Formats: sequence, C-alpha cells, structure tokens
Amino acid sequence: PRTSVYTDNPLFLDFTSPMKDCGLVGALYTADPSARVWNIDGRDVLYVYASHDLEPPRGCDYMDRYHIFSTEDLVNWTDHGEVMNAATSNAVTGIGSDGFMWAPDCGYNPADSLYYFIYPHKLSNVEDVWGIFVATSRTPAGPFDPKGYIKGVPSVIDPCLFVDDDGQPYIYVGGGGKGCWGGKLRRDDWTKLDGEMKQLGAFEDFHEAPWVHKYNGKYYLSHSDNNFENNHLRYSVADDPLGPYTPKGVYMLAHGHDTTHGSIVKFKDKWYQFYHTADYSGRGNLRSVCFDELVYNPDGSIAMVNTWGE
Ligand code: FUB
Repeated sequence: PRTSVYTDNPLFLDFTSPMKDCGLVGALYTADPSARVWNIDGRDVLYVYASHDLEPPRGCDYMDRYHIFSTEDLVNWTDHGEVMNAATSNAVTGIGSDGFMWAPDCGYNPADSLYYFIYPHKLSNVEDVWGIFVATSRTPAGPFDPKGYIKGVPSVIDPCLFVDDDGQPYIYVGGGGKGCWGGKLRRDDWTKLDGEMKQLGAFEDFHEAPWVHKYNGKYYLSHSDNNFENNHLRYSVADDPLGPYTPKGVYMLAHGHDTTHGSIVKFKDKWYQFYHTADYSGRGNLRSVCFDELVYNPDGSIAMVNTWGE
C-alpha cells in the first residue's frame, strides 16, 4: 500500500505508512503532480498542480481540464476545483484542441507578482502539434487568465519551470521521443522565451516528465525512463541549469501502469516525491496522485524512494 493524496477508497485508507493520513481530495483521478510551495501571508502552503484523468477513460485524448489542490499539513487538503479546461482556454486564446491537456506546472514571478500556470495542449484537432500554454493569476489557485502559448518552445510535452537563486526563470519540456529541452524565460514576462531552447543531452534512458530542482548548489533533473510496461524515475545532476547533466541512475521504481511522472519539493524541512499510480483503478489512464518522503544521502545522491510504506 502507498501514501496517496487520493484516499477516498479503502486501499489507501488501510495502508501502514507513517503518512497514512495524508489527505483526502475527493473522488477524482489525478496525475502528473507538480508540487510547489508558496509562502502565503507568512505561511508555507503546498500546492499540487495535476492533470485530471476522466471517467470513463477514453485515453490520453480525453484529458482536457485541471484541478489544483493545497495543504498546509499534508493531511488536510483543499480542492480548488476545476481551474482550467479546454473549452475556456480555446475560447479565450482562439486556438486549441478538444482534449489533450497533459502534465502542467506553475511558477511565481516576483517581477510582475503573477502565478504562471503552464500546460501542454494540442494547437488544433487536426495537427499533431503541441503548444506550451500559459495562464496567469494573482493567486496560486486562480482564477487563471489564458494568454496563449509560448512561441519558440518545440512541440514537446511535460513542461517544468525552475527559478534559480538569482531569479532567472527556466522552462523545460521533454517526451514524445523528442528528448529533453531547456531554455530561459524572460524575467519580466514568462510568456516569452529569452533566447532559444536547446536539446539537453547525456541523460540515461530519457522518456518524459522532466523536473528540475536545486539541492546544495547542484541542479537535479529527474525524469521517467523507458522501463518496459511502466517507467522508473531517474535523475541526473549538473552545475548549470542547462547542463551538461551527469546521469545518476534510478531512484524510484515503476508504479501503476503505463506512466510514471513526478515532482520533488521541499516542504517544512523535508523533501517529498510526488507521483501517481494506477493502483486504485487498475487502469493506466485512471491515475491517482501520491507522495512519499525523499531522502538525500550524505554525498548528495538520492536514496531509493520508499513507496511501499515499509
Ligand atoms: O498524463 C498525460 C501524460 O502521461 C503526461 O504528460 C505524461 O508525463 C504521462 O504521465
């Protein structure tokens, strides 16, 4: 049994992990969690920006909306509701497909005091081209105002934002057989690139789901691999946000079906790995968000994440 944000079922209420009471967000299938911590009025609040798998599952073309969840204690969770969907995004931006809204992320830009919610969405129903769309808000859970997509980002899924200590924002995308790409965003306006994105190299068995965080002055880029049937999570380390990255191997074993996708975040002095499984539904495209503690070894390597509550 696993720790899970999705506890509205006997499977997750029964488990033996010390984090067994980790929360209840209701009867929603959620995936691709990007966990972020924002300081709101002097309090650290953890937000989860997640994809939404819909019932009945039709496949990945039937993901067209997002929910956001927040917590201050990893026990009590607030579902902020459906904060974006294809109909709204398409109506405002004048572009977009009927479905295909995959793994999102969110960042806060102090330069304009806006939260930037970014989401991969196909540009139309006929072309197989993805855009990384942006919607902004004055508050971390919306309402979000769709702004269109970031010109110059390649047609690649799974965007991730990273802001370095000097305030420089970066964007990463990766997946669909096109590798992992990274580049800078304009500090004053995160709807625009600062220069061109480049393909980042030297990863080990890169599949999708890049996530960048910083630990002890090093840049860690985690991602899923191509492990047969479902994916392990691996990570690489670099001295610069855009690499070159050195592969460090697997740090979380495969879970659920079809995909593994996660984020690493520090919250109140501990680090956590957020991810999803399909354990509850038993179906790869009806996933549930989970999290477990993530521990660094003294040498900076990441210990295998214990996702079994043992
Ligand atoms: O949820 C849709 C896609 O499946 C994501 O973008 C991938 O990372 C995989 O989790």
